[in-house]
Amino acid sequence: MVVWGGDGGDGLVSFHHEKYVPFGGPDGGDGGGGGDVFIVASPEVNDLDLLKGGKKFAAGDGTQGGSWRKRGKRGKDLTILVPVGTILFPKPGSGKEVLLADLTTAGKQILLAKGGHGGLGNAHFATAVVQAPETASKGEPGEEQHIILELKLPTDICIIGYPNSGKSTLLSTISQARPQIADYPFTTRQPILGVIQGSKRDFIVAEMPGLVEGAHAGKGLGNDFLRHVERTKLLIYLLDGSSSTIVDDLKILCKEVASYKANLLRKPKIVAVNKVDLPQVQTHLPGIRQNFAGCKAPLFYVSAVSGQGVLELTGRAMEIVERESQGEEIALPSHVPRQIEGGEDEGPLTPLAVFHPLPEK
Ligand SMILES: Nc1nc2c(ncn2[C@@H]2O[C@H](COP(=O)(O)OP(=O)(O)OP(=O)(O)O)[C@@H](O)[C@H]2O)c(=O)[nH]1
Ligand SMILES: [Mg+2]
Repeated sequence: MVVWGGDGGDGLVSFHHEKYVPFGGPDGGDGGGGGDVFIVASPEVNDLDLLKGGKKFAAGDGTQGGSWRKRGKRGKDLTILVPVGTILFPKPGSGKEVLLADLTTAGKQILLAKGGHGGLGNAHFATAVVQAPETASKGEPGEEQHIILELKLPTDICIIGYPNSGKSTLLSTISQARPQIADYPFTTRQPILGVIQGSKRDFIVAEMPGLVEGAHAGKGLGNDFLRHVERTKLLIYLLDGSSSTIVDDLKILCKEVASYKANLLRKPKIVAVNKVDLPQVQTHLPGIRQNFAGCKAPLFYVSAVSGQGVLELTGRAMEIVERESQGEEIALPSHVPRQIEGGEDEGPLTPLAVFHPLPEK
């Protein structure tokens, strides 16, 4: 997206003409200032679709000064509304690298491009020597900004999992959100937000679209939506208990998350095995439990449909988010190797390191 502040209007060269006032002197007014471009985080806006594709926006230009030292009209400001959670970066190659703004709270406003100052009318240029100046200055051009907008949802909890694992069902059980639920894959195509009402505060929870093997290479819905996970405080890896490859499902999910950004594996996490109400899942439960015996993340067996285990899951999730919000480190069991806790001396992560004990040295 490119935005321009409005150009300042030019100053005017004019001389005062009035009956009975000979040599009225210079009276050219200043140009009006250009309008500014603001960007505002609005809860009314959900996506950046309208701003996609290198769109260009400019605030209004100031008008030229008038005679009688009349200042030109100021250009109209332009306010662009973006969803809460939008991040602004300068376009690569524009010479700036830093984050321009992080619009995390509703109503936060940033001045993105300033309008140019209006030029000075010739009234300013009169001196004792030059009493009839023919000079006025031009208005300044408005500021130009080339920016990239990215939306990273400010979530507390993100539910990720294979398609059909029950993410929407879980979201609808734990929050007021009513996402579409269906027994075909990729029903959910955009992150869906819900709110869990805690006793002290609300928690924003999001369902991410289904992840599949090869998502990093564009399979399924790809993995672009994982950028929303970057800010979340807790990830819930939701597994379909009726899957015959449940352990591999978790491995693949981890691999895909790591392919997006290895650091995401260090986020606090919970593994939840869903659909335990199904008889075939009940039958295989002892085997599943055994398979996950080494899992170091908190593990829950739930049914998003019947609600079994869901209260315990959300209770633990809120507790973890609450602690994360206070900046406290979550105490990991002492036998979990140091390198998975994060920190300066951490080594590279393997996708499953955070869920399974690493081989002893
Ligand atoms: N028996 C049972 N079925 C479930 C449970 N949770 C979800 N389902 C069913 O599984 C199917 C998929 O559920 P969704 O909630 O749409 O799954 P999803 O993970 O959101 O799927 P996508 O949005 O396509 O990625 C639906 O038919 C649900 O009714 C559960 O706990 N028990
Ligand atoms: Mg869904």
